[in-house]
Amino acid sequence: VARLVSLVEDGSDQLREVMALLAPLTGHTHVVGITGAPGVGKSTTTDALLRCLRARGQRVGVLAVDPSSPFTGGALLGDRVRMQEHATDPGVYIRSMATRGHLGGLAAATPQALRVLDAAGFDVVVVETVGVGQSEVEVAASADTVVVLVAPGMGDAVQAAKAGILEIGDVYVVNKADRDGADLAARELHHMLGLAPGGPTQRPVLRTVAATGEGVEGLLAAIDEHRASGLRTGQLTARRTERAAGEVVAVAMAMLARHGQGLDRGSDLDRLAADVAAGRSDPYRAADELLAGLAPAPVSAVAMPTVPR
Ligand SMILES: Nc1nc2c(ncn2[C@@H]2O[C@H](COP(=O)(O)OP(=O)(O)OP(=O)(O)O)[C@@H](O)[C@H]2O)c(=O)[nH]1
Ligand SMILES: [Mg+2]
Repeated sequence: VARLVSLVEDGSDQLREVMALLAPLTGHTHVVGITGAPGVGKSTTTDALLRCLRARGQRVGVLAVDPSSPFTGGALLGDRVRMQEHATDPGVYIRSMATRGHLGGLAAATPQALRVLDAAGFDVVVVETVGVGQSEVEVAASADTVVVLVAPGMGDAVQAAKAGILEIGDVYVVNKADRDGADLAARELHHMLGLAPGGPTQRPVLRTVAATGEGVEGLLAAIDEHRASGLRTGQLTARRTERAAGEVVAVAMAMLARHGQGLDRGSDLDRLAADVAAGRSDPYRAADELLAGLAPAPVSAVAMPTVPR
């Protein structure tokens, strides 16, 4: 699993083969996104959820998505230390993920890493992302169940609204409920949710003290309930299809970008560019022709290894 996730991080060419082989094994993991401002308690909550899920005998993966921000360096180190107690548990896999060479960035790499964990048979995968930055918010929003965390005394609901994470939640949590201002934070959150597009919401607002585990069983129950209702209504399939659409587009864009890098010499581009410069064509028509000329590699050209079973 670790080596496959590394291939994803590096945007390896081998992914083409790997993903083809993994595809039939996927579709069983429930992906829980946990997002919120820095320091709100995402890792502590993840850790507490892990304990509950393990107590139920479920296998759990954790992907801590690193937006390569200098702020997270220490926190990620902290996460590893905090989650140490799970380090020897074979039912748990924890990974901080970067997107070193991945052309599609976070948006393409995270769902592919999720595919790896899905195929490996994890029942639940928790994706922790900081709720700042557009691609982090997109990553969080594409989970099967999105948990948005706020904490008292940080003007957090307002911050969350500004960052665009207020609309994406399925379950809301006021963490650090042991601190002053938890009531205010919950009221503020209800108020902001009422104002958010879609009007008054049925989405639950819970309270937790992740540091002690208080309320975390309730959070898990809310996640279970969201999953169950998603299965009933077809929402879960719709969301997974939406996530797949994002993946397909990200991979296609990455392929185009890669083709683009090879376009500068000795390709149709020289001829098309000459036509545009001379007024015989225009950039849109030329781009259409260029794309039409980028026929995908025939399937037979993709080496499919035979895997001993
Ligand atoms: N009082 C109190 N402190 C908490 C609670 N949950 C987490 N903390 C503390 O808040 C700090 C930040 O917690 P993290 O879990 O690292 O927060 P995070 O959201 O993962 O942080 P980043 O990954 O850096 O964005 C730590 O010192 C935790 O011990 C809580 O329920 N109550
Ligand atoms: Mg964290």
